Amino acid sequence: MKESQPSAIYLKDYTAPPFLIDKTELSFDLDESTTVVTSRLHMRRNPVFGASTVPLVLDGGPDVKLIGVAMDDYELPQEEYRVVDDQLIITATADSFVLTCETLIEPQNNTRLEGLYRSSSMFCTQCEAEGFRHITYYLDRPDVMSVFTTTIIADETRYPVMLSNGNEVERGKTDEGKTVVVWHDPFPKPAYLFALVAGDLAVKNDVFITQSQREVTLQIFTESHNIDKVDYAMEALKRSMRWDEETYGREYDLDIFMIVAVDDFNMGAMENKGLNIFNSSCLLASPETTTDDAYLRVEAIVAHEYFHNWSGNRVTCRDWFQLSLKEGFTVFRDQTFSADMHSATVKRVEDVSFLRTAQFAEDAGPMAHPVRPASFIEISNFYTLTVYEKGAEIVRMIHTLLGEEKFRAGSDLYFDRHDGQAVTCDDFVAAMQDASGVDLSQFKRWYSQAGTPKLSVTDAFDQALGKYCVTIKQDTPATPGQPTKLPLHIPVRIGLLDANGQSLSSSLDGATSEEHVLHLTDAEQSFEFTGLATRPVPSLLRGFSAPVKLDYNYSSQDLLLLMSSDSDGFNRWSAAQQLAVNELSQLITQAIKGETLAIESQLVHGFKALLADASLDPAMVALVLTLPNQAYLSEISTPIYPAEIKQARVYLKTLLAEALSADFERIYQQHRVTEEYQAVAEDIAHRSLKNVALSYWAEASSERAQQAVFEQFSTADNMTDQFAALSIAVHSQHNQAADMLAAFYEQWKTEPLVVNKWLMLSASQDNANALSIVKGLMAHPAFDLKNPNKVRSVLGGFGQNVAGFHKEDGSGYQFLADQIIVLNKRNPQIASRLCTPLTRWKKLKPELSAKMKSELERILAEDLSKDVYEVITKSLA
Ligand code: B3K
Ligand code: ZN
Repeated sequence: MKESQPSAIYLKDYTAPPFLIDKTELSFDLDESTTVVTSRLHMRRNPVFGASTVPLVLDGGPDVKLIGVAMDDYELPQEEYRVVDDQLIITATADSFVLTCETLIEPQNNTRLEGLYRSSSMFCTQCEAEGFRHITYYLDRPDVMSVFTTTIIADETRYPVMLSNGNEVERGKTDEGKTVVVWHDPFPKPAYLFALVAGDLAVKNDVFITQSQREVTLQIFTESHNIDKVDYAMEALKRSMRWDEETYGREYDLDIFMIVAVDDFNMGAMENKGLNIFNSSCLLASPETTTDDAYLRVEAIVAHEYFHNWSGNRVTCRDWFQLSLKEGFTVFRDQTFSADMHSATVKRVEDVSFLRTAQFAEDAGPMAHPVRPASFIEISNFYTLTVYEKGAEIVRMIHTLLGEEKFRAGSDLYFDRHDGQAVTCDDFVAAMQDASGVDLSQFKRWYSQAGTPKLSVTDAFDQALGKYCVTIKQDTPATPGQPTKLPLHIPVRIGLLDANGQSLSSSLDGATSEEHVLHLTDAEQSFEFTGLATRPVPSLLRGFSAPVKLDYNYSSQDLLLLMSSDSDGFNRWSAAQQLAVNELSQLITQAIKGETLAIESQLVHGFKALLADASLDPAMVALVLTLPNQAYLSEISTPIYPAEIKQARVYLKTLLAEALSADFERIYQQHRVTEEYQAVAEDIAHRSLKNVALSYWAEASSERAQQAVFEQFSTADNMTDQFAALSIAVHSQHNQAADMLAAFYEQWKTEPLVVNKWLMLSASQDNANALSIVKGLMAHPAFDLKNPNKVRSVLGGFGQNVAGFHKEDGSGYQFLADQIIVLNKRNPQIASRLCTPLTRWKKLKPELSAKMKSELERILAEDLSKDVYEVITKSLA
């Protein structure tokens, strides 16, 4: 452990920047050994401070070597500045001045992948949140917005493409024959949106005509062997641009929009102004190498980054505590976009399923934090599911409370009022409130209160009066640092069904309708519905109208009714999930007690009816047939018994497979798509149902099913079908699984993104040799510790591997801890992410819990990065 440990910073301590930077002129002399960065910062004291003499403090990084500093072209002698804890401090400054800094960096040795670094043969950047300080000294905070001009000097034979934000305004040569390119971005922006790329790249060009008839050049750059895989992303970009005009009235502002794909990237993509940089896994797509899911992800991420141009870039965050201002809103925007492009219900189910599995787990664990955190040690740790996904749910609830039209008036006001500013979540809510007249004062607690609220619902029916009364109690469990919670304003969308599944009209507070939105604002509140002849079955929380846990004592009959008849597609799925959860919970209890598993499954009847109804959307049927996964069942269990959860899932899946084997075979045959592959909703829907059916059919002891899996694997003309067959083979212990895995690698070893899928599937093989398989993968030539995608594939796959990761002797935990310790030094962001499975230790069954905890303690004894230190100390607290 280090002697002095990193400390937290607090939202309550926010003060405006003492200096502003009106103009930023940067020059990069790129070279394979040392890159020279010269900055000229046109600075002045921030007038909000009045007459002030505070020193100028600029942020830097440990690998930035300062060569010289000048103020208004006067070279400062050593005694007039100092560098302390990576900060450059200049005590005496004028009220306005030009500060020049010359610094040296070595991008080729930058393994953190923050700042300027090399990926394959190119230079690229990642500056959010605090990467810019690894390039040069700066006021690296989002409320300092500046107009950037960037000069790139490089050898054109090696780096024919040289890009930065804005428009290319000049091109020339140095005396030594190097090429000089100058870019100018007229829109003021914080340093986190700065980007630079230089490399030998191929380009695909296109054009978009905006609603005001301006022509925008669109360019996607990749290494030349990948340029045939960008057509889908380009079309997705144009759809996004059109959608933002039509839905939010937001038009693109520069004359050029560029996207670059890079292989080594810590996350998915980055919205740098006019120059988005993408992890190639989130941009490239071709039928042979990309699954349907990945196609949809490409579309969603292209849209997300594009939408940031308004929600994030034109209007940005005042400080990093406000991160959800741009991320929650932009996730909501990309979710709505995808819903409009495909099926809204399918999209909602997928998003909620993810939220309930992963965000709820975060909210119940040691890293739980409000959507607007009150403090952090390392901001990189707060790019979380809470900030992104729960943040999007908050915006969605505002949308529900205001309705479509007023919500749009609110977003218009927000963009107009704050264009060019760095603002807060409060400003966003104020715009929504001002434009709509809807009081959001209590609602704002959603931003500051962590934890997932639980709604306990009871009901009573008065036959004589035709009155149905629903009582809802809300309760949010304590989270670290927040022992007590206040009631939230929770919109609960509700419908009522009769015993035949018909939708019932009812009156609530004078309004008669088949659906109502209840405004739950108190700790306990009752709602009276009148005009009912018989006791209804409530369809609660339709569309998942709030990110809460719902507790209502549904009978299996109620759930079967909702599953087959509710007019709300989301709740049909949700009822099926609940029925499955109820049955799995019984089985898990039996497994924990060491009993023989046995159940009278109602789900069999529900599935039978579902499979017989040809009128349903196949994509929805596929989702309903998908049993709650290991992670979701773990989230709702206390304590977690990983092996027993797995045993219960396998038992129920096999039971359903055996009972409905003929139905699954029929569905498998019926939904085969024979036309040429297209990533369009209808075909995706058929493929998903066909492959879910195959996964069940393969669990039944059927020779024909085994044959079908092998055949699909060998003859598929697209990655969706080929990889589905391979995964089914691996997870159903197909007797040719090992040969198929080997053949798959041989077939695809020159396609890194496919190899990543192979690595992940191989690492998730759930058997007694799991750990040695994973060790083998890490020694395989296809593995590369420098590449975050490969690390995520192998260690992410292993984290889902029950037999391997949760091995009773603790060897799985020890192995992951070893990798974290290695990566902590090389790439702290990735190391910190890998800690997530270990943060769940308190919830595990006692024997495993103790073993996991001791690995956390072992990690803590190391010299840790801020990133890993924060996660480990909070987990052990
Ligand atoms: N804003 C970036 C995320 C940056 C993460 C930095 N550690 C991508 C996105 O959310 O659009
Ligand atoms: Zn984002």
